[in-house]
Amino acid sequence: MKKITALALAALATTFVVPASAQFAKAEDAVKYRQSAFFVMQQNFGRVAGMAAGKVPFDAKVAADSAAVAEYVGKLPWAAFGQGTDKGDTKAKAAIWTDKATFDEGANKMQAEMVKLAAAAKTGNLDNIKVAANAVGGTCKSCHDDFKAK
Ligand code: ASC
Repeated sequence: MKKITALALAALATTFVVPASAQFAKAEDAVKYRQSAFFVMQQNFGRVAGMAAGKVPFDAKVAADSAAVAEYVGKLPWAAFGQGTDKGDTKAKAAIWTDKATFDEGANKMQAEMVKLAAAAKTGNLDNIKVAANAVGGTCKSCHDDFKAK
């Protein structure tokens, strides 16, 4: 019985693991890919957040363009958290894989708030941008608290 369960689990693991990791030639490519996506997202989000915080002069066109890029690029990192990509040059905590449901929930929340930010930036209303940027920032922080090592 135990042996059958182990075999079934192994078969199941193979089913799920192969497609995710097959998107990248090496685990380190997946790590680099997600870090690159987060970096580009943060650069664009940070520009809008800076305007929202009054640290950077407000430019509606730059805000709208940056928020749109952040929204799009924010969809990318998640495919690069496959099994076996928890090692190497990464601050990703093991909890990403042991509590994947919570991690995915946070990832989805961030993307949902990013959609709202892009919509707010499109209208050019700085007050709406402030509210939406704060909401996005909150999702960044809560995920980092739980899933990113210092
Ligand atoms: C950013 C960034 C984060 C979040 C966070 C908001 O621009 O890099 O991690 O906002 O600081 O609290």
